[in-house]
Amino acid sequence: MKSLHHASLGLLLLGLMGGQQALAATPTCSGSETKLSWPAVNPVWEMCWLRPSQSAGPDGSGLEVRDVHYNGIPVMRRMHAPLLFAEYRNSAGGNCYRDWKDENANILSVPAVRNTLGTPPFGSYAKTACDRSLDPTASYGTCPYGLSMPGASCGSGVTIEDLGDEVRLTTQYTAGWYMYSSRFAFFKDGRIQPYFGFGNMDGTYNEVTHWHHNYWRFEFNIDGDGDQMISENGVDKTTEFSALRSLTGGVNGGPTTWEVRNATSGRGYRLVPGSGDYVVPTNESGRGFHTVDVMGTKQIDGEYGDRTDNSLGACQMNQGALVNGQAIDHTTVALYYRVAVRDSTANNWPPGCSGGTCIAQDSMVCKNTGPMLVPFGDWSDYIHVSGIEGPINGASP
Ligand SMILES: [Cu+2]
Repeated sequence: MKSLHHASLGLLLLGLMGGQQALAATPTCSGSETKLSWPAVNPVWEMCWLRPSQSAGPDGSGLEVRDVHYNGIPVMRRMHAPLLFAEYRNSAGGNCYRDWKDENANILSVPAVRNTLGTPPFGSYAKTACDRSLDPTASYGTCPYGLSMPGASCGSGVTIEDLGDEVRLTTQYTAGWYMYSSRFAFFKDGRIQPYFGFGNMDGTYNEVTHWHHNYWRFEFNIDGDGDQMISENGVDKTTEFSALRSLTGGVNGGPTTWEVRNATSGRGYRLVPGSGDYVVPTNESGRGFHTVDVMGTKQIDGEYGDRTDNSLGACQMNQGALVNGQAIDHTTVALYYRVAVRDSTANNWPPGCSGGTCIAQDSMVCKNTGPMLVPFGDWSDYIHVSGIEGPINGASP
């Protein structure tokens, strides 16, 4: 066996010196996809990205990345946000909308990071309407939101910022008066942070307490398609399921985490809810439209949500269309994860409040929230050559 290992190492070194591309897996982007390699030399993260107008699903899915690789190892086939809702308090009209996610909105950024990987000068990071909106009642319109920033201007698409230990993708899209921002941060240590901001350009419905719900969808394909497992608090799931972040819905109900791993390699990712994710429980409106935080489903080509259309008035997220008894062990999976915010109007929330017992108005303060995806297992640089596999550092004689 020793001589075989020598031969393997020789092959690996030949491959490295020859500069061949086949050592680690890398995405092949086509059509409207654009490839990102970060850093550009010896990339840690690689993927194909799309702007909202190019994203998959009925009326889009916002910021979408495909064929995500970490250290040359497949992580996800697709990561996007195909379900988005704006829900108003029943007593104030009762409207509720299933918003679209494919109408690009301009972001304030320096040209160096606009639809290409670049390093923003300190203090010139890409700004969305949500980054601007920190006042309970003020409106700031569309880009540049009344701001000026040295060297920056308004442009659409995806900004891709090299921040040293992370690469951050940001996009913004609009549905009526709402300005939604979606960000994915990919860290050098393997963590992935999706976060979502729910902004408003002109104050429409600022006087009605309302909720926004965003559902991400993660198509994991760790080490390639198939043989994925989902677990909840360490227990493997065998059939499709839905779940809450905590038993009581609040932060004190006992945290729940979910893991997706490749059953053979043991490499995986743990979804850890962000503290802000606990602020608004399911169904706070009492209207019964959004009653689960998590859905573990079988990945099905072309299925991006509970409906095949995006009918504006179809406000209920129908988990029964997604969670319907299919097996999810040792197969391809898609994990859905919901975050929501409440935009409260003075003297209106919680129900029955009066004066000082009501939440102070915060309806125009833009709220950002999202979980952290944390890797586990051995994700060190990996080499794949004609049946010989092993970590570069572990290729011992
Ligand atoms: Cu709002």
